[in-house]
Amino acid sequence: MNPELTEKIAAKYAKGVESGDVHFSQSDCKKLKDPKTGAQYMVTHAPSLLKKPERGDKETKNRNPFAEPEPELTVCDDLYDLGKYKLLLNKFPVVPEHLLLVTREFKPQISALDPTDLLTSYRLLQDLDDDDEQIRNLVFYNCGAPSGSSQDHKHMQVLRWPQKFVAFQDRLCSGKDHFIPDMRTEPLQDAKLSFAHFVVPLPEDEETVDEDLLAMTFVSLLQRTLTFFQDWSNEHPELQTGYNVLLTRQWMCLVPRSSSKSSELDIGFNATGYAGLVLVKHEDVWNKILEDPHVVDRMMLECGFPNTAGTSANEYNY
Ligand code: B4P
Repeated sequence: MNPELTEKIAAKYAKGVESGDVHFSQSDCKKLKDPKTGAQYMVTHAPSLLKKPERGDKETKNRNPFAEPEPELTVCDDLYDLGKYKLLLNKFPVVPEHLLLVTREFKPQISALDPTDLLTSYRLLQDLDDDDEQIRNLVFYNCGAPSGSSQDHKHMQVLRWPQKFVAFQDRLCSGKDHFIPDMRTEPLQDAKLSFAHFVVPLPEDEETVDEDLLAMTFVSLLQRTLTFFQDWSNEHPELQTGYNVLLTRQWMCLVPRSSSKSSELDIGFNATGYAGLVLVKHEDVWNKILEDPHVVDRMMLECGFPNTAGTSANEYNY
């Protein structure tokens, strides 16, 4: 925990909301349990997002908001003096103090995370999390069009984790030691869930977490993620590469994505959906999810790929 940084963020956020530079959306939240998989969902209903001020505006659509970010939203112009990242407030948050870690130089959102992206994200989690106060954060990266990303300039996002929320990744990693998946060892995958996902627990001893460890873990998960696109490209040549990266101090998870939106209900998912944090804009979708929480798991499969638990990378690759 780094009080200097957390206080700077809180002050900038309060000022941004007051001046109207940050457009906070009010929402209702409900915690649900999927009776078939046991997964927890935190479903957030934010109908005012349908009227997002800048949506649909042609000029704004063509503008890169991260090329010259608004000073009112800029928390750090050069985070950790690395010459590589700006730390910005999200202009349209649903959760207070939602942050964006944006590359100073333009890089495409389809590029993979590099070792510095990973270590800077991890360092940010260390600075923002507070175990005594049970404050925890999620870093996520929406890579490629099917992942739910809407901006092409490379950016990771940092979102405060809901209190007392246990994601399937937490259950999967509970009591497990860190390992780097290889030819003989597969990443963790919950066989009860319908969709493919690859999870690795991170070391409890944070001193041992460095660029190499994070990069090797990431690459091992990315290899498995990309096999889906190689395997499916003959039958589905239109398929674009896309995946989500989710990182907490406890685990790293990658999810291959086939589509950003579900056709079963009018809803799109970014990485947060694959932690069970489901953002809903339409009232009828909210009601349908409350009635039948398992619909979320079906939509996760529709927007992802089938679960491969119990199969080795070689088997599902060829
Ligand atoms: P992307 O990676 O491109 O897309 P996204 O987060 O999925 O957001 P999207 O724009 O599709 O918003 P949505 O209505 O689904 O990220 C781009 C980010 O840049 C966005 O977060 C956007 O708000 C932000 N941005 C755009 N212009 C900006 C500017 N000028 N300055 C600073 N930031 C700018 O979702 C609405 C919001 O809810 C998003 O912030 C989204 O991240 C967040 N959200 C999604 N799921 C959530 C969940 N389950 N819980 C809480 N929040 C959630």
